[in-house]
Amino acid sequence: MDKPVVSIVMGSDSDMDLMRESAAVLAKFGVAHELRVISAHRSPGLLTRYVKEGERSGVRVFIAGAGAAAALPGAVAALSTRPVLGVPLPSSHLQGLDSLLAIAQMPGGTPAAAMAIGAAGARNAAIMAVQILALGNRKLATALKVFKKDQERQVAAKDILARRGGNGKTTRRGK
Ligand code: RP5
Repeated sequence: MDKPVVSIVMGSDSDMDLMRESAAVLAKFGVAHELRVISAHRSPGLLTRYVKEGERSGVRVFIAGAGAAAALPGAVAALSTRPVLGVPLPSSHLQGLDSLLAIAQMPGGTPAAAMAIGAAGARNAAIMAVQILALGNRKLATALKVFKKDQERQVAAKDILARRGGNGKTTRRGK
């Protein structure tokens, strides 16, 4: 197994189901990655060691998913010079709005990107990680173009169904 170039780190094992969305996307692109549970609040020492060791062993992008006060993306960004993509998770009573605001309000000098809340954000973080890696990797750049084309084809197929009124008949505008 190749050494991970993308780290997917999350604040709690209760985040795992959503953060697996990131892993699934990276697997499709053939990008070596790892999933880790390390909390900024509950295990700051572990996080510090992990980020430093990760950088040394070749991690180029960190995806950090966290819910509630969501300090993790910011804490990773404070410890690393690598890009950090934060995924706000809807695990609290505030459904992720709290986490989105926490991640989006990093102080100047320590950036962490804020993705959409939840599964879409986890998927987008992985796509963005691939986009970052693709800047220096032609194979990944081509794979991203294919991905975009496929996405467009899928929407076009759904549009054909919609124009048929969902029952196989073409609607007036579609004639
Ligand atoms: C955050 O608090 C975690 O990222 C998680 O989304 C949330 C709740 O954690 P647990 O109490 O379920 O461990 O730090």
